[in-house]
Amino acid sequence: ASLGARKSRSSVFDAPVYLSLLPAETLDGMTSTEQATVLGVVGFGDLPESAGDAPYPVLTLPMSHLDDQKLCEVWQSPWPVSHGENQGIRYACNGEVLFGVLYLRGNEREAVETGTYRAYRRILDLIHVAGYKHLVRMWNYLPRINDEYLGLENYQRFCLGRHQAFAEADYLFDRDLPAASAIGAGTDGLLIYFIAARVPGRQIENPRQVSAYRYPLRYGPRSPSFSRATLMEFGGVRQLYLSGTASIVGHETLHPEDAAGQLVETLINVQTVLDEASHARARLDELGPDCTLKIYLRHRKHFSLAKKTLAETLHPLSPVIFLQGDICRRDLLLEIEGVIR
Ligand code: 3EB
Repeated sequence: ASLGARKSRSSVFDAPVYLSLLPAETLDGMTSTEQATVLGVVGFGDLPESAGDAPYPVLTLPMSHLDDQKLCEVWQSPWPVSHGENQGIRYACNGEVLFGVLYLRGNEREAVETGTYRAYRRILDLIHVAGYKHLVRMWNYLPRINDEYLGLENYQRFCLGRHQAFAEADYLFDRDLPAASAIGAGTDGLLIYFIAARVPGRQIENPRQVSAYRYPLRYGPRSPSFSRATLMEFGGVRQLYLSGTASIVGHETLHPEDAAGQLVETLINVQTVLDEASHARARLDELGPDCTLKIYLRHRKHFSLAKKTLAETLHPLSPVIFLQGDICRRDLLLEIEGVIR
């Protein structure tokens, strides 16, 4: 099988994957030539119906946009991609990276940890067989993330299954963990999308925070298996994949009932991770269109505060997607993630 035959690069300055945030209508006007270089599309709420016929993997997340510009994520390749499907994972790859999406339907009789374990095993099998062995970034969307069943929250059960899959695959938790987000959405089942690469990135941790994989037991029987960011270096092009970042210092939530306080603390954490990656031009207010962020708010009522604060903190040309989503700890009101070039 030719899972992503290596093609010649269109430009030495291109990264093999780049993210554009575009209005969903843009997808309607795409020619088949343009579609051939799309690794995948992720929409929130509704995508145009035509997206269902697209050759590339599409994931529509049942989450509400909070602002009027309803942007979707278009993950592009500088050269045409190949497509495939394996154990329910739809994917596209281009010789350097693989982009995949997986929907694991909710099953009343299966515990969340078992479903998560199955999903992660499939993903780890695929990237191994396809030769894109290094996970860069994972996005996880769970139903009823804060609900508790027999003493364990769904998020804690998710962490159990994920941890088991990584442990069995002999992952080194201080070196091999991808950046990630885990968010509660109105799904029935587990929705995951991910990026894997032929070459490893550099795992970045946040010196203000205990690494998530070392969180103490009070947060759950198995710690969350993710890094604070992955720094990729493709040729001369650097990209920072920033994990979901929240108002946590050490391992504790700060400003539990104060959205403004959480926002400020979260932005300090984001800046700290940027500094840690010693990314060029790494000040949040100086990064322009190459800084694409996504913010999840637990409550709609905090949208205008978030919009205003981000406008004051970011460069005016940095696009932001505002979504309603549940955060994995009950006392967290918001979380910010991003891809920064
Ligand atoms: C935190 O720092 C906040 O379990 O994959 C953020 C990003 C969080 C990813 C995950 C969890 C995850 O612990 C929560």
